[in-house]
Amino acid sequence: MVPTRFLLYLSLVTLIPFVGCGTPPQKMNLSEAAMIPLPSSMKEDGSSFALSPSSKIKLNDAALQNLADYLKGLLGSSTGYALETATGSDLDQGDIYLQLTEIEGNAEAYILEIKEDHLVIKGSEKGIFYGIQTLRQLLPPAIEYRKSQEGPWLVPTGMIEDAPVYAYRGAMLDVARHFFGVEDVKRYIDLISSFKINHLHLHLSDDQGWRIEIRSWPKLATHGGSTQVGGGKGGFYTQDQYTELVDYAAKRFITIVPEIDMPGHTNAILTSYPQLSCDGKDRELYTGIEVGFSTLCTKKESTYRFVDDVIRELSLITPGRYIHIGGDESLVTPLEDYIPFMERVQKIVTSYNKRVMGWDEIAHADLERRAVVQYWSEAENALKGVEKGAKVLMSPANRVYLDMQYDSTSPLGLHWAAYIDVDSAYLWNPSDLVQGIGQDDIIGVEAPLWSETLTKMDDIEYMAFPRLAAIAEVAWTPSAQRDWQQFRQRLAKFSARFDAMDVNYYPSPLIPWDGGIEKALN
Ligand code: TNX
Repeated sequence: MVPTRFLLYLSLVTLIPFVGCGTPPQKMNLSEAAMIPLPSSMKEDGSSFALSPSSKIKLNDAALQNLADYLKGLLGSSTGYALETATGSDLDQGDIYLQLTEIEGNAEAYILEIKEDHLVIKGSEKGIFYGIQTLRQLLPPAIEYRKSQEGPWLVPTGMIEDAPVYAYRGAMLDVARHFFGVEDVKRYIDLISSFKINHLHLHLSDDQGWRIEIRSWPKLATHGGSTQVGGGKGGFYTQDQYTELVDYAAKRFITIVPEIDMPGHTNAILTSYPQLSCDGKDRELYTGIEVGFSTLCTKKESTYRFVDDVIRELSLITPGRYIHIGGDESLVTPLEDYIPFMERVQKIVTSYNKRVMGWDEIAHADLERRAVVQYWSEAENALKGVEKGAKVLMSPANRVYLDMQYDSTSPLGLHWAAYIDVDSAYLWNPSDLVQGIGQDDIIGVEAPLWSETLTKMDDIEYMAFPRLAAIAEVAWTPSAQRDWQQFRQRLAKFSARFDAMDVNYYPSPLIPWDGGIEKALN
């Protein structure tokens, strides 16, 4: 006869793995995790949390359903788990709890508390979104695959309390020199949002192309948008497509900032409507790279009717507060014409309840209340802007222009401002850049990606990554906590994550890359 004690032992041994809910906790150190941007504070406690097939996403407020769906979209395919949503704070083993709550001091703050048996993300909706991005980076890189992978899906335990230094963390995409369609822009939005970027500035017009449907001036898009640098077919967004992008971005807490560049960089306008130039003569579409030869006629009343129509239509489909009016490199507009033009255009923008943003040259004009001067090349202009009461958006070309080559061997990009490898994009501090422009004058940092040499999504990814990760940290993390050597080590671990996301990143020789997804999976 088998002793009952032995039977009891046998049943316990076979049952334990099932009642024990999968993966037992392991020793893990939160401070060794590769997070970018680095959170402003964290405490580790040396153990781990595991997602499990029965993990649920619990909410304290039905308003978080969109975030729960988004989170499930991120984690559901690679884990293969159902990740059902439920309302209530009754937490079971493996649950993720999203808790809508106000954190004092910063509307973008979040708290991520990871315990062995559950984890909690607290904050405003936006804060919770950023907590989700951090959680994503704490999970193994294979979480980024779109098809089901082997776990375990462990997260180091501890507590992160985090908030950004700058409220405006931007990327700009030039869709004028080469046109990029809705799907490409959505992918860019997905990629930049993982680094907690919250604005996407679209450079919608330039000499080579006009990229947004304007119903009152239809030829802008149909004719002005019909080509691009190199003579390809170009393209434009219908207002419905633009709205689709605005909505897609908003779900990722990104605000679209549309730019109509004026009074220079306007050949595509003038070829569509020659009456907007002073000589009224017909012009050809332009597919070269050199600029600085075109200007709207600042003296004609019809020019201002045109600007009013464009800004009105754009304002109606742009929920964000900023309209960018360009203003750079107007080399054939005399300053005495440029200034009154820029002043009138700003008034048009504010008449539609929008705030003005413009390249640093706009500081030559008087500035509307709450205008933002985007510093790209002339410190003197940016300073003048601050003296006139404006705020500054930092885009120093020799640090953050993502179209600059990494080094002299880069197959894509220009190098008029500098060669910019990852160290140069990382090793600067916005409030130390221009004497007289301090943190309070600065709304944030934006990394423009001009597209003269870029024709496809792979090119965008190659120029943006990994530099955009460095710039995102400059904008988010307090400078006293940033350290280049330590950043290199963290970035090194992103090779696997970029591989899993199929990002065509530049493997900078300055980074001790960790071996990619193959190594991570073995
Ligand atoms: C300067 S930056 C420009 C753009 C070019 C870029 C190329 C700025 C406001 N104007 O028109 O595309 O350089 O790097």
